[in-house]
Amino acid sequence: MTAAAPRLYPHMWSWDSGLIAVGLARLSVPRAITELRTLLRAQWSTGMIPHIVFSAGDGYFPGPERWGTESAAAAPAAVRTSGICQPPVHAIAVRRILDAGRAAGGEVRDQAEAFVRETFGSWLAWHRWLATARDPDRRGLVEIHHGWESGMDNSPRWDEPYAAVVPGADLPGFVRTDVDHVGDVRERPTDAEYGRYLWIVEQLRRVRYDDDAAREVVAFRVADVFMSAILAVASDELAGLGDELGRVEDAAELRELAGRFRAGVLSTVSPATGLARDLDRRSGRWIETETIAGFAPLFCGAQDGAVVARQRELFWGERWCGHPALAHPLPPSVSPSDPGMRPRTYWRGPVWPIVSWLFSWAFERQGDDDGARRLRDASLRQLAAGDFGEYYEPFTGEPLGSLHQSWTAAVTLDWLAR
Ligand code: 2M8
Repeated sequence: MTAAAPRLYPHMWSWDSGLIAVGLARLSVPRAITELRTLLRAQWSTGMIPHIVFSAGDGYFPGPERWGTESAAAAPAAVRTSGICQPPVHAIAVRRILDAGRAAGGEVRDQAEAFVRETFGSWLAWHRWLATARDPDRRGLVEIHHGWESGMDNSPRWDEPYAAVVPGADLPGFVRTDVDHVGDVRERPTDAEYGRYLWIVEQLRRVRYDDDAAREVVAFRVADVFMSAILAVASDELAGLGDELGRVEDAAELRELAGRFRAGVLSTVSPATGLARDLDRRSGRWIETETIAGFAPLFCGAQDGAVVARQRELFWGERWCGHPALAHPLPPSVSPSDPGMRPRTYWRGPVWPIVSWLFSWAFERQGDDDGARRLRDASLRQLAAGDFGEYYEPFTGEPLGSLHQSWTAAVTLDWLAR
């Protein structure tokens, strides 16, 4: 496995490993294959791919003892994991591995083709689990049970649902390690936020991470529009692989699933702002924040030209990439025009290179080469000092959070190889 970061995250993270495999495929197809095979060894029998696969080392909190997933019937026996998931970007990497293997030819091609043949069913099970356990009403929106599942942990998207999460008096005590590995504690979530994060872990642990029971007890239930958009595009990628393997019915099922989630994404768009919204399933309220996740329809190529055209204009306009104070014309995690935007704080304002990469990948896929190139060129300028920051201050370009963050280096490799 590739650790997500040398000190802050000394284990494997699910969506990090997908993007790391995209970068590794540019260097060594066998290494990229190993990365994803390692991840799959941790897959639960339900199909869920857990958000952390623990290495033997320690130095991260909450570690495997705190998660206690050995009590879960569906958890793997041989590997220690967390008990929640993250966005399903993996099929994007599987496609890249196959393409890179074919370009290399010979034994590498054979390895890549065998990898796709042997693991297709596991990726399919992962997508099916998201489409059932996390969308039981078939609305085309993935429900998450923890902000960590979105990957955008402390985004203002989650402030309202988290306000309803009140840690019980019986929440076991905790000592954070994350704050030891960043220059300034303001770059990380607060202790109050961590109390809520850990309370949800406690709730899930008490029902042994059972999917049905979790929906009943968990204090955080939100339909995540950006994760839904990722599931839509990744299902299309997987359907394409299914075609090549002659798995006609599976490919049709995946296309149906992609269509359902694309429509789900579209159903959340605010007519007032033109941005997509998350839905708090507990309160029934739309979450009206001006974050990068609002561009979910643009990302997944939703089937409504007017919505997408309006989003494209907004994306490049002054409230986003075209904001005159930005160091580079790249999308911050929260609009620089939003008074609540916090330029140094994690998912509350900084620019995340992997998010820029996801949009450049999506633009290229949609035939918008110019949009893809603009994001790539600006990102490579942002990354040129070689720190591989986890995130960047949007107005000064300063790297923040962890340095030598693996997925940042991986997307840099991919951009350089274009
Ligand atoms: C961050 O999340 C972890 C918890 O999962 C943390 O803060 O400890 C997020 O940025 C997440 O998206 C990412 O996958 C992870 C590892 O890079 O770090």
